[in-house]
Formats: sequence, structure tokens, C-alpha cells
Amino acid sequence: MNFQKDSIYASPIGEVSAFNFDETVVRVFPDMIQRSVPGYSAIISAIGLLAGRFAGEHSVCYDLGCSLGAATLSMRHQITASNCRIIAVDNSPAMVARFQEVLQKDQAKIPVEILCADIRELAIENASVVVLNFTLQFIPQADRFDFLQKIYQGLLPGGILILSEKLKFDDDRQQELQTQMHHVFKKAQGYSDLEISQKRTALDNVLIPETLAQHQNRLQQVGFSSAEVWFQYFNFASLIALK
Ligand code: GEK
Repeated sequence: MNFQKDSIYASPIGEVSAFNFDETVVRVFPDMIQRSVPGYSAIISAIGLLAGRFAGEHSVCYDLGCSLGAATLSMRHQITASNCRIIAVDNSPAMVARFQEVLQKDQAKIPVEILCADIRELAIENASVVVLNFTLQFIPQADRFDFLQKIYQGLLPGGILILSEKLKFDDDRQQELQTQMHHVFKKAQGYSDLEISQKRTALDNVLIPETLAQHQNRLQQVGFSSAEVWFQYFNFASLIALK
């Protein structure tokens, strides 16, 4: 598969436009997410391990905001439950088209259905595992409660939601430190100050992070019996919520 190094924001851009998951992003996406999200590979691996444990017979595993399907493929290679299938959904036509190509090269046997749709409109049923890997942060805040409630209702008893997000912090010093350390991480991955600052502008008002407490309170309010962080690397965290 022909993916390139991310240099989208390497040259000065007069007016940086809002970030969009289009063909330009798709071409560099694996490199971009790997070098931008601390712990991304570890989270993808663990999603597979969790699906191996929680995916139930005759149930569905959902990968919502699947992009190029990294979490789907990780689950697909770990699930052993019979008659289990994966539904992977993204509303970017460019992502979905490329994921179709990626999937054709994967040999694992668990059936995967890829849908180009808005995950807020999707029916979620008979789910044993739902993955929201850095997707909820792109859903308007006003829609997040109802969307998570729908996921809760679609999960089977004993099912899990894996929710990974960029976090913000109430404490100003903590917010400043964690933001700076994320930038240090990106510089260590080869991004320049210009790339970091132009990407930040592009994501303004597009990626809306919340605090850990906001996530945990809302998960509890929609009905999850417990929601705990299993992984955190600076301002990026992943939670397991249990129905
Ligand atoms: C991974 N989970 O590699 N409906 C459907 N898809 C959406 C919506 C929506 N309303 N809003 C955003 N998306 C992936 C990474 S990327 C995270 C997820 C990032 C999609 C959007 O098109 C994009 O593909 C994805 O959510 C977010 O494990 O790039 O930081």
C-alpha cells in the first residue's frame, strides 16, 4: 500500500484551513497518527487483545471512526469467537475507499463490513465490543451524550467500550506542561515547530478535547457501571468502560 511521510504542514501556509480527513490526509495518515499520538501502536495492539477477550459468539464488534482500519485489523487477528463480525464505520469517503483496499490484502477470516456513514446516525445492536479510538473528540460536544447513550444501549450485558481521547486538564500548569510534552514528543518524531503550530491551528475547533472527569462522569450518566483509564501517555488516554 502506497502511503507517504506526513509533510502536509511542513511549508508556511498563508491561511491554514480547518483540518479535514480528505485524500491528502489519507495518503499520509498512518505516518501522521503514529508520529502525532503518543502510544498509538500500544493502544492498537491492546484493542486487539481486549477484543480477543470480550468479543462474544454471534455478536458484533464496532470500530467507529475507523479511518484506515488499524483497530479493526488488530481485532480481526485476535478474535476467536465463532460467528462474530466487525462493522467499521467512517464518514470520510477517502478513508473508507482506502480502507477497502487495505482490507483486501488482509487474510484473517472474521467478516468485516465497512460503511461510509455518520456514526451518530448508525444503528448499534448486539455489540460485545465498541471502539472509539480518537473519534469522539471530533463529534460536536452537544451530540456526545446521546451518541454514547446509543452505544450503551446497543452493547450486550458484559460488553465494553474502549474510548481513546486527547485530554485537557482543569489545572492550568498541568495543561501547559502536558501540551508542551506532547510537542516535545512530536519534535522527537521529526516534526518542526512550524508543522506543530500549523497543525494545531488546523485542529482548532475541529478536535475538542475534554477532561478525564468529563468523560468518566458522562460514561457513568449514560449507564456504564465503571470507566477506568488503562493507558495514558501525556495528554492522550484510553479508557475501558464496562456495561
Ligand atoms: C484509528 N480510529 O486509526 N462519523 C464517522 N466518522 C467520523 C465522524 C463521524 N461523525 N467524525 C469524524 N470521523 C482510528 C483513528 S481518526 C483520529 C481515528 C485522528 C472520523 C474521521 O473521518 C477520521 O477518520 C476519524 O473519525 C478520526 O484507530 O485522526 O486523530
